[in-house]
Amino acid sequence: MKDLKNTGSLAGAIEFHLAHSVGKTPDAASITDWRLALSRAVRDKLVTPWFDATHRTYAKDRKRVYYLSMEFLLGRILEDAVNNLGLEEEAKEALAAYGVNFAEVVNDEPDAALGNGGLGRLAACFLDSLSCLGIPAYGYGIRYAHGLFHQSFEDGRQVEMAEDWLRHQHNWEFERSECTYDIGFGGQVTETGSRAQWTPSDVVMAQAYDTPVPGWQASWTNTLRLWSAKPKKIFDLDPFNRGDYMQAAAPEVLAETISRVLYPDDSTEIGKELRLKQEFFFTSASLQDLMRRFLAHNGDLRALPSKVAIQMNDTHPAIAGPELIRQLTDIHGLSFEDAFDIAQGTLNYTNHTLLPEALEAWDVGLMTKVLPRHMQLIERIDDRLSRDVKKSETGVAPRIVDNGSVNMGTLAFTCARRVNGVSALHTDLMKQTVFSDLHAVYPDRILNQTNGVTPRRWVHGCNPGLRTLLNETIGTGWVNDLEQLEQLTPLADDAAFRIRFMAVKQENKQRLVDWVAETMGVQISPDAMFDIQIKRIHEYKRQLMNALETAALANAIRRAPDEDWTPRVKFFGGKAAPAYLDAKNIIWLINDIAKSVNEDPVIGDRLKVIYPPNYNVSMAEILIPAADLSEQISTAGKEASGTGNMKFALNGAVTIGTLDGANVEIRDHVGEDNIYIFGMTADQVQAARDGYVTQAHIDRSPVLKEVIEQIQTGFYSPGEPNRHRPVLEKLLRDDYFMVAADFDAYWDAQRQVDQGFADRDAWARMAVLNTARSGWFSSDRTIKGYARDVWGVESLLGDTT
Ligand code: 26Q
Repeated sequence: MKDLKNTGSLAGAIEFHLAHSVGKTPDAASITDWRLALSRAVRDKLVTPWFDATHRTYAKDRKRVYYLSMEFLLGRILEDAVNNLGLEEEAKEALAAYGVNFAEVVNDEPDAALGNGGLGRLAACFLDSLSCLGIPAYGYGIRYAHGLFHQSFEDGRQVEMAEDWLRHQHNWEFERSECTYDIGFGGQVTETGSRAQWTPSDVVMAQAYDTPVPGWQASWTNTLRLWSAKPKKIFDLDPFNRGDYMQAAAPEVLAETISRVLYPDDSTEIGKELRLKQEFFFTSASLQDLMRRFLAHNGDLRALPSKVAIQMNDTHPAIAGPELIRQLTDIHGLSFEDAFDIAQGTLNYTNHTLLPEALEAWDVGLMTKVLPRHMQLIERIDDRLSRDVKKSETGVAPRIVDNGSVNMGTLAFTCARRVNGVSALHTDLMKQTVFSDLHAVYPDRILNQTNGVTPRRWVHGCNPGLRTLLNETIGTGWVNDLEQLEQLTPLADDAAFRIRFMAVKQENKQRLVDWVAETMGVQISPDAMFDIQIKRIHEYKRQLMNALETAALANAIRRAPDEDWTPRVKFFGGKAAPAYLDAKNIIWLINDIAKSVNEDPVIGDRLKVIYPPNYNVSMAEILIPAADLSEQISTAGKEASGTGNMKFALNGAVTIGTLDGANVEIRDHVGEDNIYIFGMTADQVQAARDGYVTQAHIDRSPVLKEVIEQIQTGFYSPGEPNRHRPVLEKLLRDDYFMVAADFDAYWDAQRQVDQGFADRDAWARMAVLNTARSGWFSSDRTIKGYARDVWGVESLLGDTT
């Protein structure tokens, strides 16, 4: 193949693109102009490896992976690509020649925030690992015009604003105006012969936008294909000719609404029609696209499972079951039974939550209205499930259609070859609770794939100091073989190494101190312990318990300021779903506690509380490398896995946490002496449910009691004692997530942490061992597991035949 590699200097390419793509001269160029020019120059270098990967996949006719996800929380793309291509020094020099600062240029890029949190960020880490491992794969999702909302605080309360990442072109994607598919909604189903024919009442177009996803050193590059909704016809000509221009433009407005905005709820928002349309929109487009690709080289649809593995990231694309069956029957003429078997051999489903309120269910009436043909097929899939239940003689019969709604978890499970949980504990709980009936019918279907995170972004990219130390100490192989970090284990006992390791931590803390001063105008000490809880605000994640402990610690300090306190800075970061009022109230309380604590001269530098607004991927990249203590304190059994927990451990933070999600496996890896575990286990939480009395736990804990009384009497909301009543009332009424029951154990663990941190040498040892033993939490390991146990695919790297 012709070599399209832009082998000239990067400097030349930047200048070229500044002139020809951006249309500026160097003296007139803004930081954004330089960023756009650099992005183009870097993107050029991806094109050849990208074409190579595609050609090799075609030539070998290899099985491909299709990862269907409503969310891809990519964050910034440019710096990551520069790092992957090894162009960092060259880019720095090229820009410096014009007096332009590289860091400023890459930090000018807005985050691609096409996701809410863990699930979306996991999808982004998986794309990275799929490319690094040379596995032919496509990510499929939605090109939202507006990603996750921007958060600010007004008088301590969350205020949301629309996010607008596409205001400046971002220069990473390739628009494919020729690649479109029709997506229908509503209408009628008729029978012609034995075939059903669906005639939708509304049709919109899905148009593809492709972003290349380079692996390490671009030895392999996959594609993220995002769908944007476009109108089939721009104008309705009848109203246009009547002069009713607004009405004439209605189809355009309607269509573009579909990919307008990401739903900001990270647990199911009940029954919104537009959400269902979004789900079907991107799922149908993706399946049409992969079927076209398959049929270009294969005549026999029965071969689909041998060439295609589809992963459904949670139930959001679960309509893929009925939709694939619809395409196979109504379009390609297969029988329902054959179509079901083919679909089931192709589809797989990952579950990310057991919280009942987060399990998707659609009203049968709504499903029938929006997707009438799919509703018919769902009934047939349900019949098929019933037959399997009878055959298996397990008694209890799970139903897909139940009580007037379509249970998407049951649908996804029934249509999938493999169903996986995201940590060992979560997978066990899936088998025991939500999916126990289905597990009895299909005992071989559920398996575990513990989550992981990409070391390229979450160590190499965000922690340059640690990167250098690792390269000097164990070589550079760890970047795509993270378990090599194990070689650091003996160095935990090497005083000189510990000093170097903690010097890196100190630099990262200083970087955070400067950032806090600059962005929030607050001075904090880099010598304090940096204690960080960053994640979506959710009752089950128990930011409230952390806030209450903060207030209790402030009380203790005020009472005896001259005691030997371990100075702490507590960081909070995270957004609440706009409609989740209880979570928004928790934010308000945290900000009120922060204000009171930070202004108290008696407390001084012994305790500070920092809650920077608008937590996102880029902020995580500053916070995580600077952490001493990682807060992973969810009610046991509720956090499916967590992935922030892994990022912290890899960057040498020590965890304080419950035995929940992947924390269990982190403990197993780092060793119980190098983690602070407290509180009830998942079993104990279950057992404590019956007869739980919040007040009894509060009465037992004078420390907690004092804080609750302070909040009740307006200590943190002077002049407005009722401000935080809703939070307290809910706590006192049911405390579903057992904050009160775990509070004392948490408090005691925190005091152990104080002592632990005071012994700096012993702490450094723990920190080193956390990094050394967390290599298993690379998403490369996770993806190898999926490739082997779920998809049956192999790497094409190094396969040059
Ligand atoms: C569903 C329907 C309607 C609107 C929104 C949603 C929706 C959107 C996002 C439901 C759930 C989510 C996101 C869930 C999520 O992020 N779960 C997290 O997934 C991580 C990756 O597996 C785990 O580590 C976390 O434990 C889990 O909470």
